[in-house]
Amino acid sequence: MQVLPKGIKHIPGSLDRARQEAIVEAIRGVVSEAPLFVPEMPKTGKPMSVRMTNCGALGWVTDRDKGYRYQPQHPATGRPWPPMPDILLEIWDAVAATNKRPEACLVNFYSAEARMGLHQDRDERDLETSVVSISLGDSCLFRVGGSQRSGQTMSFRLDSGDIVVLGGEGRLAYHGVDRIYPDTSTLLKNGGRLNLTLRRVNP
Ligand SMILES: O=C(O)CCC(=O)C(=O)O
Ligand SMILES: [Mn+2]
Repeated sequence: MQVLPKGIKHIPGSLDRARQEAIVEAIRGVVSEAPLFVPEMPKTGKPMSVRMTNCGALGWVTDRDKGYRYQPQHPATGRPWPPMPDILLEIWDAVAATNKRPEACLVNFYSAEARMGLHQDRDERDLETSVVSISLGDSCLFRVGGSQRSGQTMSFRLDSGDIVVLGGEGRLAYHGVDRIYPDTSTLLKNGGRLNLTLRRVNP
């Protein structure tokens, strides 16, 4: 058993199949109102390999001209993000260890080739409240290190129904997704991995 960096909590098998299915159903509703979009890297405009959308009062977006930010509307439709489903608020209440409510749920969809480079979550004005991340569908290899990019990292597998909490000393830990393991879950009809990242944005 490897020891995770301080402040990183991995809760394997946290959500049973019925809850996973209920969340997928809720996210289908979100995506039908707020379609997945292709995020672009700031300045270069290089497309990221994941597709994204959000629910909650605020959503995380990025494009070439304005870079990483939170905003209350979908970048393509201009409409407000759909509300955060109750089932996600319940999970947050069970694991985030705070009285604050999450304001943003970033929905990341990974096809078999998608990945996410090593980064910190630091676009929030609140850098103290934990970040709660839910994995659904195909498994992935998740990488995590300390709060310096140059520090040592380690990787472990995340399966459907797992939760990761980045809190305390781990709030600013570098992390990313090295790869997806295709065909490792039957949860999503057409395969792929769904990650939901719940965050508090304002202090
Ligand atoms: O997909 C994941 O497990 C991590 C996603 C992530 O780190 C992010 O959206 O900031
Ligand atoms: Mn992140």
